[in-house]
Amino acid sequence: MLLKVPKKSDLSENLVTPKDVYLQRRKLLKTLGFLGTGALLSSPSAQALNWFSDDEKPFKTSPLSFSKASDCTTDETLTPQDKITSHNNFYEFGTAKSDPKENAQSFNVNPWTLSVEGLVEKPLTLDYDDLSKLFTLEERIYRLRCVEAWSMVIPWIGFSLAALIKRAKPLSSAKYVAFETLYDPKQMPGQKSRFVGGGIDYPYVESLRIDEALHPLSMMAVGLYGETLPPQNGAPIRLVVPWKYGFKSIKSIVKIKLTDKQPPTTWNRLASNEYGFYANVNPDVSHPRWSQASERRITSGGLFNQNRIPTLPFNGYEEVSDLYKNMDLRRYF
Ligand SMILES: Nc1nc2c(c(=O)[nH]1)N[C@H]1C(S)=C(S)[C@@H](COP(=O)(O)O)O[C@H]1N2
Ligand SMILES: [Mo]
Repeated sequence: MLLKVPKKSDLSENLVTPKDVYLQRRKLLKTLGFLGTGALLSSPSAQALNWFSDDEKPFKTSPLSFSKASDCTTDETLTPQDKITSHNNFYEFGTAKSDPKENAQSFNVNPWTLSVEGLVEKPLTLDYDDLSKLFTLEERIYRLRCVEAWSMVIPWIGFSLAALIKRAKPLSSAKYVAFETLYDPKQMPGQKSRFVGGGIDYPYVESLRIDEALHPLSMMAVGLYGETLPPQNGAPIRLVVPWKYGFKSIKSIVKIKLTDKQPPTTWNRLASNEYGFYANVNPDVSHPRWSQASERRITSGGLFNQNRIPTLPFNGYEEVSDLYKNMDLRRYF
């Protein structure tokens, strides 16, 4: 995302890249029956074709039981599942939008450990099954607004972050909540190579103020469209904070730590003049290199369907504005 390198920032994110062309080509070869048959694998060119086979064994998601949160429905058109799972930012698996889906299919999420620690009375360690069994799951349809000015409408499944934090009994000295993504360069090519990973220092870290974390809209998601999360969307568990730019919604979390000082956050550390700690969606505060006044809503339209809509303060979740009263949102962007 950040597109700190001017060359990349000049590219519109929906321009056809060589990778898109290659994916189209692969689809065509499949349609014509040239891929996915064993025959080619024994041919002398098998070696050359092996790199086509990385999506042959897709990650297996499974259905979840959940209720529908009555106050989190919408009459907006949902972004189709195939768009949500193929247009991603997850730099641990590469910086192009199609990279995470392509490179994360063999990501191993079970066993998994998520710890809640720091300024708490009762530190917790959750295993893979706990993630979907400890809390009652509900579906919440939220808008997701990326700082790059595209957006989606996503039916997440999960539970309130507050429920998780309260279970650990936070101390009154806890002022911030820090989150950390898995660090595993063997599984995450972007962590192995600075080039693949967009120059980020891993693990990816994020943070919220404690009152933001305890707000009922802040959610831990374990699924979307009725199924467990695919790896490209942050399996097995990720944060979703719908009134903030997408980069706050950190994926594949292994650690949550309550602290008394403001923790560092990945994009802020990389370019503090471009990405603030708060990162509340705000049409009146431009990114230094582009306007945030409108966004491209990704629906079922084709690649060149612009579908431009105005961006709303707090991404339309005005109920959070009390968290920021008396704060200058231009300064604390
Ligand atoms: N660990 C990690 N979390 C991350 C990112 C990332 O690169 N690494 N990208 C962020 C950004 S910029 C966005 S817009 C959202 C995208 O979530 P999605 O791919 O599920 O739509 O994930 C966020 N969480
Ligand atoms: Mo983003």
